[in-house]
Amino acid sequence: FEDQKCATYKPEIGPTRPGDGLTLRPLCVSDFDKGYLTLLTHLTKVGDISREQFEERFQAMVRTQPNLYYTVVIEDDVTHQVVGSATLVKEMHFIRQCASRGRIEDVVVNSTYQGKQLGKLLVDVLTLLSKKVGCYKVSLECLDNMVPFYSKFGYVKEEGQNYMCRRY
Ligand code: 16G
Repeated sequence: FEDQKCATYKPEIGPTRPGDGLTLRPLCVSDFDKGYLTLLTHLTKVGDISREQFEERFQAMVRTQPNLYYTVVIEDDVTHQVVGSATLVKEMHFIRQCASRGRIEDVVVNSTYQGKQLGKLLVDVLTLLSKKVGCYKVSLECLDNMVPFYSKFGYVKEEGQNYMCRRY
């Protein structure tokens, strides 16, 4: 994380050492059995997703478009449960000489594991990855109370820019 604006970790953690008994890795299809969907319910509604639906969506995201969706998870090596996750989506555009932009989505950490700086780790890893895979910018949407958290990573509300949404 040397040359990037990143939060300071105490004690020192990083992608290869996320903390004692924890592993950071890409999402696997077997994470269906490791509580991945339950973890997402800590963030928002998930619904009733069958194994078949999960596998179909996983294939569509990871296999058919291998360089557009990057979901990382943190697994507890003892319980074999997924305790944290976040996704980087690389969007392709024509603007800015056929540029790509990144979006960080679905950042979630099991509340039992809070205080281990796993949220910071997930956001740092995906922010650095967005640059590495060639995004000209990376953005995220969050609740008001999370703005101070994401500000630590250099995310700012850009002047004159508004996030607008239409729900169905
Ligand atoms: C949060 C997430 C966003 C997700 C949304 C789901 C981050 C940084 N933001 O805002 O990615 O899409 O929650 O909420 O993780 P919704 O189900 O109400 O749309």
